[in-house]
Amino acid sequence: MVDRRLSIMVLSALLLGGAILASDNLTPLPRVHGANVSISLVGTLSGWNSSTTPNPKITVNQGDVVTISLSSLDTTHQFALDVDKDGAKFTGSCSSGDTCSGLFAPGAPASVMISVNFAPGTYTYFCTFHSTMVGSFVVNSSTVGGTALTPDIWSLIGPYLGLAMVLVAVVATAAYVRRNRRKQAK
Ligand SMILES: [Cu+2]
Repeated sequence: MVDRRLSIMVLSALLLGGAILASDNLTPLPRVHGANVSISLVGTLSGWNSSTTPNPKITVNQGDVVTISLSSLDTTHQFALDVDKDGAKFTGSCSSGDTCSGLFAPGAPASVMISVNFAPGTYTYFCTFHSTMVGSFVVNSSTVGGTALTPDIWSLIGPYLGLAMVLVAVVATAAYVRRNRRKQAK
């Protein structure tokens, strides 16, 4: 009688464990998705895109991959984004902590790809040579459908619970078999 009860327990534990393992609860939470954004900037001594102050404001979302195509109408320029917010430095070179393009000039365009994996906020983009060429680069925080994701506790512990149940079932079966053997030996 006890043996039958034990075997039913073992079997149901196995079935439950198997069901939990087999169920599709290992699906990860959806990733924050970014977009591929293409921007064109034309360098001129009066400002980006021939603008005077203020220069064009660039707005992107966190997680975006931004490709900026750079061309020049007059002289050599270099695009820089002040990622570390230590201020625009018009030294003609890319300071460490910033993301920069190569130099570009009339007939010799360039492009720079920026993975926006830094904190939301307002940054400064500029030309490393010319203090007239400076504007705002705004990073908005990304949202997924405007609602916060609630973690599913079962999807987190389910696989471990299933594995534990299978282990318990295996141990119980082994003990059961051993006891039966001992009984037969007597
Ligand atoms: Cu410039």
